[in-house]
Amino acid sequence: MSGITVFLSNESGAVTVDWVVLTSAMMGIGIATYMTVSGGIEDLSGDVSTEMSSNAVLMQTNFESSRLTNGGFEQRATGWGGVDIEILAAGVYIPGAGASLVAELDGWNRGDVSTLTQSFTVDRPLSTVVSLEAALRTAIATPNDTEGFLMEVIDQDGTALAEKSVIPNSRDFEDYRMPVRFSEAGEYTLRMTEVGRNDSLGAIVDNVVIK
Ligand SMILES: [Ca+2]
Ligand SMILES: [Ca+2]
Ligand SMILES: [Ca+2]
Repeated sequence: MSGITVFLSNESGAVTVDWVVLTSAMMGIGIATYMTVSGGIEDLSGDVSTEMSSNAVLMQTNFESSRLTNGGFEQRATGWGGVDIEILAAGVYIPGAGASLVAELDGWNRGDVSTLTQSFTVDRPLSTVVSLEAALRTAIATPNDTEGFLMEVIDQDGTALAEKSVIPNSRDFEDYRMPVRFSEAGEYTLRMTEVGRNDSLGAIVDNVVIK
């Protein structure tokens, strides 16, 4: 074979050339893509960070930033409305549960459907969580599948934006969370309504927080 024939039939050079061209094209595309989207990604990650720092802490019981007044009932019924409100020390309902004041649903009166309500304002569209702690008083046997309450967030027309059944089975307080999305600023109401036998015995609730 002549030198020129060897050269023409040799493919290894062509592979190298392809490699260089392709990799440089890939790098160029990568750089162009980065320059195009990096600003948007930075904006988005900033938004996510802001949202998480304002809303992810919604998983903590922190009254400082709660939209509710007296969510722990230590000022008894201050801030709360409703029907047949009963607020006593946790230890009254569950021996050994201590002196923290809690609300019971249902309340004193058989025949009254007990409710606890509190209005709050939202100043912008918001996704958040209602959190509270609930337990079952010892006067009600376990397993329990009826005694408890319905928690709802309602708008000014009475339409529920979110609702969740709380039917505790424990003498220890357990956390309950209800996500809620407000599409616009406004005044809204948290409402808890007893469910189960209307016999003046029910679930107890404490530390209600809306971030
Ligand atoms: Ca309390
Ligand atoms: Ca009742
Ligand atoms: Ca009951």
